[in-house]
Amino acid sequence: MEEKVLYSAAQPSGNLTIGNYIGAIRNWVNLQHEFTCYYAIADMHAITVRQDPAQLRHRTLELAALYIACGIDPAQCTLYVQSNVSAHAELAWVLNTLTYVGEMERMTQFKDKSLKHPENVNMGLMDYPVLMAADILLYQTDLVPVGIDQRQHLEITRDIAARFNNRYGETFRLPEGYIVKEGAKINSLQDPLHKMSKSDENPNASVYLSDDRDTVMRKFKRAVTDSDNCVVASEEKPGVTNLLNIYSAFKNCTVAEAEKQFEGKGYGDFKTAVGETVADVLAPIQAEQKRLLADKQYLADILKRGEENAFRTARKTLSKVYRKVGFYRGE
Ligand code: ATP
Ligand code: LTN
Repeated sequence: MEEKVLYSAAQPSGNLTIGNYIGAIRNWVNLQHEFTCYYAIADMHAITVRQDPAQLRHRTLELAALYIACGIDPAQCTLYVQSNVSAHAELAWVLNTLTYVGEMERMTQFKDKSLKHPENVNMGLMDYPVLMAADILLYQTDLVPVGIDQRQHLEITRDIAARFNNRYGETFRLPEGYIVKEGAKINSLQDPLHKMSKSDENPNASVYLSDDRDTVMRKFKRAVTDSDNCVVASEEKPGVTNLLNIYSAFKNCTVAEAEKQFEGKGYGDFKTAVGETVADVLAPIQAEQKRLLADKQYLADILKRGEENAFRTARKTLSKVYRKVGFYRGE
């Protein structure tokens, strides 16, 4: 039987947070041996928000190194940069003609980002989910591991694929989301009702994968909690619940087990333990990323190989699409 296909991506739009790690990349690592995996660096998505060009280029390479440092094996997976494979933009154009403006306007991420950048509500921002659908559908993907914030984009991907198949005949496989319950949403340390985001303006709200031990400890110490000093998860205690989620995700235990461990202990001890646990996981990843970034040629070779691999598969789907919609391809 043919191996199932798994696809995911992250944007090189800032320093990755522990939310990206737990909600996405760690699962990619765990799944890489069971599936044919494509892991992209979504630079075309990143420019829907203003990026400094030199920084974007640098962050792209940093992200490639980070994927590998987190445990993604480039010999097992196709690791590549989205803009290097032109089929993404080309398929997105065709899919645009099957997507309604109204449904894009209703996307939560579009609404959030429009509020955040009212001076730059560009067409790309609105079209973001269509490009994401193109990413996924080009590879005839079965499974898409993402954090819960991306669920709506996966639903629209399936809708668009089904619409295309209905109109032009069976072309795309309909992908399923893979959203693990634990860690699907890590929240901000300063505003625990909202998602931790790499583009948050308050640096204390997010723990970055690049933060050193002292910074990690300080951020957890300052994390917003409540005043009852009792380490249990509940809806009325979003700050403590978030810290328990983070702790259990990094310790690979359940929230109940974590609660038990901190029975009778106060927030001070708890926050120190969360900080140490996270810092212990981050240290070897940081060291490995640094080592990889020292060898730019090695990274360039991996991304080139990834691009060639991705191009081969993507082109097959795109040719089929062009044929089905009636584009002239010569006699
Ligand atoms: P930004 O906030 O800059 O728009 P982002 O932090 O959401 O970006 P992406 O690169 O768009 O990051 O997402 C990469 C992956 O990380 C996605 O699968 C997303 O669902 C997941 N992810 C992002 N933030 C979190 C979080 N706080 N908790 C769990 N998963 C997350
Ligand atoms: N929008 C995504 C990043 C992304 C993605 C994808 C994820 C771009 N293309 C394809 C999964 C599949 C996000 O996670 N914020």
